[in-house]
Amino acid sequence: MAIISKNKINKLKQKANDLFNRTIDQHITLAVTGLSRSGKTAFITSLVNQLINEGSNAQLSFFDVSHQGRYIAAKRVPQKNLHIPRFEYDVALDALCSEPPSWPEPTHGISQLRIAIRYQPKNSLLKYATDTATLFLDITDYPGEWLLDLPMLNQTYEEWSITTLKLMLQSPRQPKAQSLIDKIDAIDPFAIVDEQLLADLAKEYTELLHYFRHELGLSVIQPGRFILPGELADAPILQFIPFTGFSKIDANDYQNAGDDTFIGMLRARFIEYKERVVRKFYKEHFVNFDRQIVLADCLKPLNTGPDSFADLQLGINMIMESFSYGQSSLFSRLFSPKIDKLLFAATKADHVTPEQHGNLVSLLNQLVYQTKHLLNYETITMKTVAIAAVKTTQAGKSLHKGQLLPVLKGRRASDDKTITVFPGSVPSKLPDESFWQDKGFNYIDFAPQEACSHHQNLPHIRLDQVMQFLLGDKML
Ligand SMILES: Nc1nc2c(ncn2[C@@H]2O[C@H](COP(=O)(O)OP(=O)(O)OP(=O)(O)O)[C@@H](O)[C@H]2O)c(=O)[nH]1
Ligand SMILES: [Mg+2]
Repeated sequence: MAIISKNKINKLKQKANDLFNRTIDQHITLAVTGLSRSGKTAFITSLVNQLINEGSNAQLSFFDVSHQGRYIAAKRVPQKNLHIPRFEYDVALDALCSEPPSWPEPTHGISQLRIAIRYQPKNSLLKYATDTATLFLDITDYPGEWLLDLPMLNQTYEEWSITTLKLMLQSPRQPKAQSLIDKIDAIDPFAIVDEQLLADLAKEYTELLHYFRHELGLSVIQPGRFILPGELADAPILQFIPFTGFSKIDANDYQNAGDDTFIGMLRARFIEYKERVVRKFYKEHFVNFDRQIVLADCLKPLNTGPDSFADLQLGINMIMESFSYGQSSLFSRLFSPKIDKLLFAATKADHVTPEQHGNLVSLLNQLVYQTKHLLNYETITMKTVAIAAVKTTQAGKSLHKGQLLPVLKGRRASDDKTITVFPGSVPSKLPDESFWQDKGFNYIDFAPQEACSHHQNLPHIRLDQVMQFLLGDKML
């Protein structure tokens, strides 16, 4: 009899405990984005690695729950959305931990991963009620290029064509773009459409966008899905181009053109793209994000030149529209967003010596806040930070012509040699003529530093600050 009541009591206790556990379980949907090669895969891999191996050799002093000894453990659990590809954490970590270590392969679309983090709540009332609480963290990786499409939702096909043509006619795009512009100019827009010709022109336009991104280092690539099509590769919805001759055609003829004409089909596909691709992404995914980190590689454009940097500025400007939730903003008129915290991170900070990190953040601030007076971000808490998801260099000082200069030592990716370099200075303001003339920055691709194991933490810079900002307030 005594045993039965003890069991009963235990069960009741368990039930009460479960109830408390349930009520304090927390959930965050964290979205990670940035233009291609900005460092998304490396960031997510390192973040998950730090969370899973917390307590081994982690340097997480700014992550309160860890610093205060309340962090218990984290593990990967099956993701909720089964129709979205899984983020390949093991594959990425295998590359970073291989001998010699290498960077993970580029990725091309959206992916997700879920982790459950157990911790001890700080709040004393809850602490007596339950031993642990769980924070479920859903991480989504998606290309920043997709955000560049948001302004299209507010444009007609004619408006989009005119804006895009204007950009194509400017330096540095014009020399490479001219031949395609000439081909489009030669077409009769009211003739019955030749779908193969349209497919060929769209292919040429896509190749041009790849050239802008990868050869010229430009950021404003539209439509974003053209270079990152995912499952839509070769689908007719991605086979349209800007029409270059709007100034030469009659507005009525354009309005009355049937869908079987060249111009009519372009317009129909543009509308379809906006609805089925752009709007769908915002409706299905974006509106569910609670927190967002936008990664930006500001160093490569600084090294590439003024055109590339100016384009990054324009790209960030366009990306910011997705977080402008003021009454009159395009975004708020179209969707009901719920992101409450937005972090902008300048990635690959291990490419510059530590005393330059302040400048890197100032530069990022200027890029991010340049439009703040025009837009409204009242409902979002924003922060900027300079990080390295995977630190590949060691900072030191070296004597040069009688002067001690800050230097970096690391393994150069191109030839695997360990080198010591003075990377130069990052401007704290948007760079002017003199910066470009002095060519003040020397960017070298470094390979990951040392072999690691799945049970050790990757070396990083300021990921703990990122974790505190994005997760800290949910782990009190
Ligand atoms: N030194 C250094 N290089 C980094 C770091 N993170 C990324 N990189 C470099 O940037 C490249 C791109 O990083 P990824 O993490 O693959 O970038 P991504 O945004 O996922 O790129 P896509 O998948 O192509 O969109 C890597 O191959 C590295 O060369 C970092 O923390 N430090
Ligand atoms: Mg990637």
